Order: sequence, then C-alpha cells, then structure tokens
Amino acid sequence: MNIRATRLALTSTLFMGTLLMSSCSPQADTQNAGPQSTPTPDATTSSTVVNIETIADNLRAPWRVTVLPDNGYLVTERDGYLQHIGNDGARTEITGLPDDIYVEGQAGLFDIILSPDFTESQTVYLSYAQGTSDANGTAVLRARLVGTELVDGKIIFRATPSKDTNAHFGARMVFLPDGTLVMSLGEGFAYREAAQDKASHLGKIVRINADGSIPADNPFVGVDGVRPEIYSLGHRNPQGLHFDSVSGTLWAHEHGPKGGDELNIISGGKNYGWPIATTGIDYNGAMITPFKSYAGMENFVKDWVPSIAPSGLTIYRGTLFLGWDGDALVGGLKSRDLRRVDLEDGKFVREYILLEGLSARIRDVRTAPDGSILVLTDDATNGKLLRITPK
Ligand SMILES: [Ca+2]
Repeated sequence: MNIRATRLALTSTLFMGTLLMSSCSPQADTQNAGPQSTPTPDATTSSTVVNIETIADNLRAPWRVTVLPDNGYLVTERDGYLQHIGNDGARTEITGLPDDIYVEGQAGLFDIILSPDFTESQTVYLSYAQGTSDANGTAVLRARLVGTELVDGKIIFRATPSKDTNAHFGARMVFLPDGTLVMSLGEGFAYREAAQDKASHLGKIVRINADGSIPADNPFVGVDGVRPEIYSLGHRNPQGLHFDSVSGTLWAHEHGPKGGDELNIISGGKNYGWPIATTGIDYNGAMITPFKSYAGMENFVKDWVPSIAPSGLTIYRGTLFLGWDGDALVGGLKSRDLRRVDLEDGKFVREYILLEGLSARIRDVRTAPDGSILVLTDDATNGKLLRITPK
C-alpha cells in the first residue's frame, strides 16, 4: 500500500473497502494521466450589458421554469407548488399535484418538462422527492395538464433503493430526440459510494421511455445485477442537464463537494468518476480520493474550484446574444451569479460572470424561444423569474 492509499484509509470511511482495493492496483498510477484540472484563466466579468425584466416575484423557492407553446410559463416551487404564469404575468396555481411530495431540506418538487407531443397530448413530466424522511427517492410523475389541473397522474419511475436523507436528488430531466427521457439522480449525500454501484439508481443518469419502460438499447440492458435504466454512472448531484440538438450532445453539470463542481458531456455507458475521481475535497477538509482522473472514467470538460454550486443549464443557440452560440449558461447558487462558459467543439475556452450585481442564488437558467434568457432566483419567499436580454 502506498502513502496515498494509507492517507485514504485514514480519511475515508464508507467506500474505503472497494476503493482501497483499486488504489493498491497498478491502475493507481494513472492518477497523473489524462486531463487534470487544467489551469484556466479566472472567470472574468462579462462585458455584455443586459436588461433584466422581472416576470414574476414572490415565488417560493422556484426550481424550474418551462416555456409553454403560448409563451406562458410553468414554474415549480420546491415546497410543492406549480404555478402557471401567463405571458402577461397573471399567475394561477395548478392543482392536482401528488400528495406524497416529501418537502424538507433540499427535498420537494423539482423539475417539469413538456412531452414532445404536448400540444396534442397536454402531457407533462414532473420530478419530485417521493416518500418520507425515512424512505424517499426521486420520482417521475407523468400527468396531463388540463386547464389549471393535473389529471391522470402516474408515477413512471422511482429511484431505488430508498434513502433516508433530504439531500442530493438530482432530478433534472430532458427528452432526447429519440423520444426517451433522461434524468439525473443524486447520490443522497450520505451514500457517495452508491454512485459506483450499478445495482443502485443513486448517483446516476437514467434513461427511460416516455411511459417509464426501459429502452432496449440502454447500455446495461441484460447485464446481471445492473439496473437497466442506468445511462451513466459516477455522478454526485447533477442539477443541470441539457441536450444540445445542434451538436447532438447531452450536457450535464454536477455539484462537487468542497470544490470539484463539473461540467460534463454525457455518453451512454460511461463512468464520470464520483467518488473515485474529483478535484474537490470533503467539507471538513479531508481528502476524498487521491485521484483527479482515473483510467476508464470520463474527464470533465470544466471544473470549478472553489465551487459555484451549479444549478440550471442551457447551451445557448439563440440569436439575441451575439457570439454566444454554443456556449453553456450555468446558474450559480453559491457564487450568486450566472456563468457563461465559452465552449468550442466541446472544449472549455474561458468563463464570464454575469448578473453578479443581483447577488442572487440562481436555481435555473433556460433559453426562451425568442433567444432571451430565463433565470430563476432561489429564495424561500421572494424567488424571481427574470428575463434577460441584451441592452
Ligand atoms: Ca467526474
């Protein structure tokens, strides 16, 4: 056992057994292989001057904004409410939400997306923390939005196993062009080793059909002991997920521990490393792993040390902001700003800071159909839906 492995044994607890085995193997030498946390220029203040329009305020911990075909909005509130906001700002609370939403800490109502055939079917998909403090998990509810009511609700996915923490649910969702739905799942905070356990949904990105069934071409279908919904593994708590149809790329970002937030390109069957490879450390300062990268595991496109606590993601393809085509917009909860990550051909170029004057925790960021940018600020009683345009 080398010095690093000894240090690991002293500082790591839950997943020590399996990781110690691998860190004593020849693969341990790969820690210096592959891209590291590349020395990149510090994020700089963007020179782009923007207008900030408040579409709605007094929202209760808003989590996700989705634009409706009539240019109204659906906004989830984490405490278990769903608001319809008209394009004139008129607000109506949607009824018919599930009665088993677990609301505590980070738990509650999360994402909402429209079915690709929403105009005909009125079908929506909501993700939420289902269950109780003792046994909960991220669930997907499929329902129809008829007027201001959800009807025909059915849970089509529920993460297994249940956990007993109120943190790290993941819960971002997006449809791929083939009609399958992918969703991010956190590792529950106390169960980091589960992110490498293919018998668990925790710490995974999963892919399901629109009715909850398993796509036949999922990467682990038919593999013994592996949950067939799994699309990728080794995630901590991804709260950003976006499919860029121009490049055909699925992007995700995730919260690291202390440092080690990551922006990743997601491919089916791949392992994104947590908790074996990370550029972060534990909150108490302890080392989680000696590895910043690891053989057989994917390297991030960009990491953040220190953490910005990323939430909400869009790859900008609008035409209002010149020069932003293909760049990632990432909300920062901890950094209290919006980051524009300049990307070229899937590679990080540099990073710009916007909206720092608001000093607001940013929970979600989306591109509206007209090319403006929609932002949700996180506040228990006065969260806001903002529309950002160039000045
Ligand atoms: Ca990673």
